[in-house]
Amino acid sequence: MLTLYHSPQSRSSRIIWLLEEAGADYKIEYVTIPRQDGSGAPDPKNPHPEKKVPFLVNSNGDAVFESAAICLYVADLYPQAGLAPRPDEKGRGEYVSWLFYYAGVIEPVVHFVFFDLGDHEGLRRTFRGRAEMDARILGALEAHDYIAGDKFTAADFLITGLGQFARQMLPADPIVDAYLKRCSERPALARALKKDARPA
Ligand SMILES: N[C@@H](CCC(=O)N[C@@H](CS)C(=O)NCC(=O)O)C(=O)O
Repeated sequence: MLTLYHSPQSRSSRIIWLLEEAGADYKIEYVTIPRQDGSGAPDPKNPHPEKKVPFLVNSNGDAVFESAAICLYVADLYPQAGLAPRPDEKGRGEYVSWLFYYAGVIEPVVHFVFFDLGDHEGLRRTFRGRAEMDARILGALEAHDYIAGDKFTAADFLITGLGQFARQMLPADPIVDAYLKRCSERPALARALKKDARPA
């Protein structure tokens, strides 16, 4: 049994979608977080070391933080859901690369752009910039229907989740619009959205 520490309309929303797609045995613990508008507060019952979400706890005692790590963990825990190529399967390299590219490059770059810091030479050397990131994403989606290949994988929760949160954080291109539509039509997402808000 998995427990997801979740706050509505946050990075943990896409993890509910992941758990639904995986067919996981899970429950949701709704917690509060500080919001950018000044509302909300860290929740004492959230076991995340910094009181962030998502945070996933397995009843065997394992705990996982960071969205990309949670995607990797859950997809591997439920291989029958087909959300990840097996370690020995062709396509695994592309898949894990996109999980880590999301966490290691896409998240920083969109935030540097958002906060208008993207022109610093050191940042550009390390992460490149928005143009390079857009070219990588667009190149992948021109080549195949999903970010890591012809099949929907756990890497798609991260990319799609970003576009659902703020469409302008992904390349402005009809290919990306079609990709977001394709992913958003999955029945598991509709189920997840019904669980996003804390039940009354
Ligand atoms: N890199 C982390 C970021 C987690 C994160 O920043 N989550 C936000 C919600 S979208 C949060 O918990 N904010 C509350 C806070 O920073 O205290 C991940 O991808 O899981």
